[in-house]
Amino acid sequence: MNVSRVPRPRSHEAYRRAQRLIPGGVNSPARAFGAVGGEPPFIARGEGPYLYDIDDHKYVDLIGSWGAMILGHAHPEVVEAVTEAMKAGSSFGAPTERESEIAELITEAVPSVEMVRMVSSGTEAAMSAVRLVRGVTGRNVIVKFEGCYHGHVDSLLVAAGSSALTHGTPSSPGVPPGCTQDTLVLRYNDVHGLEAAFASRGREIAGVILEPVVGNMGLVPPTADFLTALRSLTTRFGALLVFDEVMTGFRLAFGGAQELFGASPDLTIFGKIIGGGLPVGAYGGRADLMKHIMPAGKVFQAGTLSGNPLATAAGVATLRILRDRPPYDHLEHLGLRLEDGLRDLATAARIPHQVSRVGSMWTLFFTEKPVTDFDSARRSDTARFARFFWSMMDHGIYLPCSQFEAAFLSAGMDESHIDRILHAAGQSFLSL
Ligand code: KE4
Repeated sequence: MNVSRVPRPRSHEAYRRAQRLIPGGVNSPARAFGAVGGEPPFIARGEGPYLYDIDDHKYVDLIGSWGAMILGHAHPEVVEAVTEAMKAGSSFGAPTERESEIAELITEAVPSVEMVRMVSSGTEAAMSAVRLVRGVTGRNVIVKFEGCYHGHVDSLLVAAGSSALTHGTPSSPGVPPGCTQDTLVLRYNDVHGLEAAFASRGREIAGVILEPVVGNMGLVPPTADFLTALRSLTTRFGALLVFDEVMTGFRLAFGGAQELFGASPDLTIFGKIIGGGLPVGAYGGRADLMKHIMPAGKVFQAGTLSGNPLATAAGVATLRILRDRPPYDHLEHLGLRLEDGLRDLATAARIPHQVSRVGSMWTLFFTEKPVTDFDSARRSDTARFARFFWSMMDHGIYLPCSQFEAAFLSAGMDESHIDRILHAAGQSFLSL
């Protein structure tokens, strides 16, 4: 399939080299172009809202490291913070004060998080939160929702979104039935389904985990009734409510999706933005729950590089900027301009579409019906998305390489970037 009109010879060679020693040539399937065909450009550098590939092509970056780079690439204050931290040593295996600094920033930003533990990825945060809810309640059943992705922890890699969905393997080989027999998978935004699950197994449910705004089936916001039912049912049956804010945390508001919706989960997991692009994750919540985590309590969790000096330096610098110079109104303004523009252009081109957006997270679905859950997301015309993706790429706009991912705006963008995206989309719609 001839997917691109733009030659990328150096990336082609780099991909061949990578495929010799790295499975699929990538260190994460989300970066492979399985869903759109062709080969991924290899990136030389990022700067502000731009990516530059090794064939000297420049792109407006709408991936932002899958949401982490809300400030854009190589922000000078983040670069400075990490450079200084590196000069002092990259890891000690002993506590540092900056771990308290980032804990203070997170707990001040998110009132429901009274204590927090740093880890090194969102997956690790999700895995630890699941162990905690089971350890605290003495129950085994975990409820998740089709299309939500919480990293590649065995018990949650069922009907997962993101690249698990993109590559058509919502449930992975290598996950023994024993790991998922206690995982109950429900439909997102389905209040009746949730009520029925609690009616039949409520006293077995340790916790419910969800993306409070889903990015991993493409962008799907929750209904107010769904959020209300989640909180009331978990409380009534003694289960714990876990918000996976790895993507939405510090993205949709400084206090994340829970600030936007006035929600108060028992536990929250974080990643991406809190590490400013370095490997990071965190889980936190009610102090009475977190005090069960070793060594304060008996629920085991550990990590050599948890809270390491470089990730905390990048994270503290990033969170301070977001706290002191919040970009959220600016990002909402840009997001609304983009949403209205895309809708107008797709309508004029008579292309069935849905534009789904919350703040600076958005997805253009190629389907005529509203997308409210996994089934409606999967009705999208993924072949048309692939053609759109490559046309946008050739116009210098780098979208996430799957219909089932959210795209991200970054704070360094202005209206001129939105207009560039809209111009490219308008041209692309003509050839879909
Ligand atoms: P990591 O283990 O990749 O740091 O975080 C897992 C995770 C957990 N929860 C949510 C809501 C997430 O979006 C993620 C990771 N997101 C994907 C993109 N959809 C990361 C991209 C990748 O896997 O390479």
